[in-house]
Amino acid sequence: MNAQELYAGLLERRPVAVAKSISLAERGGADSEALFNLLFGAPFHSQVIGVTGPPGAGKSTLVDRLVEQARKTGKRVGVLAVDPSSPLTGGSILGDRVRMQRHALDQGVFIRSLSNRGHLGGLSEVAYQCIRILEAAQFDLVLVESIGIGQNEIEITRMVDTTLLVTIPGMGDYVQAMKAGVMEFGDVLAINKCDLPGVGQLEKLLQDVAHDRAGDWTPPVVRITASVGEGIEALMDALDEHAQAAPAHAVRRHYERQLLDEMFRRALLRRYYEPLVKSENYQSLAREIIERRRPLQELWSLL
Ligand SMILES: Nc1nc2c(ncn2[C@@H]2O[C@H](COP(=O)(O)OP(=O)(O)OP(=O)(O)O)[C@@H](O)[C@H]2O)c(=O)[nH]1
Ligand SMILES: [Mg+2]
Repeated sequence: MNAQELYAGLLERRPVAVAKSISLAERGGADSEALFNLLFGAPFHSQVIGVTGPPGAGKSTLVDRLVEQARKTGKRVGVLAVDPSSPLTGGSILGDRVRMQRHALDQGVFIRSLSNRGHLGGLSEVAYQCIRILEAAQFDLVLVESIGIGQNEIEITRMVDTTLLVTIPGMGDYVQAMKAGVMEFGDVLAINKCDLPGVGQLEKLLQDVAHDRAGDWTPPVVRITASVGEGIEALMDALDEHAQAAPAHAVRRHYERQLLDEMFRRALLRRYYEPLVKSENYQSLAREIIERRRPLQELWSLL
């Protein structure tokens, strides 16, 4: 299927088109770009939620519960698991598959782990392209689980409408260390594993951090126990409330603007810079300048 056919398939919500489009996005290349050009024109449709937090916090368990909750209200749900560390062998991805496999036969649910198989813009750009793929196929809710802490996690928060930060009791030190980060990027703060001791202490800490945050939105702190599905409804309400309070897709619009600039920069490089630098003209002039046979000024005459 070419880009045009894939796009038509997406608009018809065909699962095969979704799967093939995502594989194409991972591979990158000219067809992938052609598809993205088409995808860019599709209107915003999905509520996109990024689920972040340290390894083992229960993100996948929670995502599974959120899928279950959303299906009760008839929403179609797409799940993307972004794992920058392990392209193929990742144990956590395998774990995610097992955990979420009860939704495998549900036509209203699409689950996929993402890797970067040579895409120019890196994994985060693959992730955004995949969000757009699911959006074109009119999934109402898109959940993006990002594994690992650090740059990649923060990257993901830039391309979703709402960021859900998952913490667990005993993580006080992590929260202290991440204070600046938590203040910047959690729109909703969940405390998972509330069956374990130490919840009150963490809750107090998170509430303090949330109240210190600048801006109109104070991130709510919600207690959950994902393993038994406790607190999921209240959490979903908090996520919906954030989606309604924030200007529509403002975060994603801002990300898209930066993405456009970056794509334009790459196109310029490809079209003008690369041929020029490879030209015999440039190569010989550069050589002679280095050998001090010509002045550097002559280089600028090539512009
Ligand atoms: N006690 C308790 N354990 C939980 C709860 N939620 C999840 N777990 C367990 O925590 C472990 C990690 O859960 P995952 O859902 O894989 O965590 P994750 O954050 O997706 O992990 P990575 O993807 O590897 O970063 C599993 O053994 C879960 O069964 C909970 O509410 N209480
Ligand atoms: Mg996981």
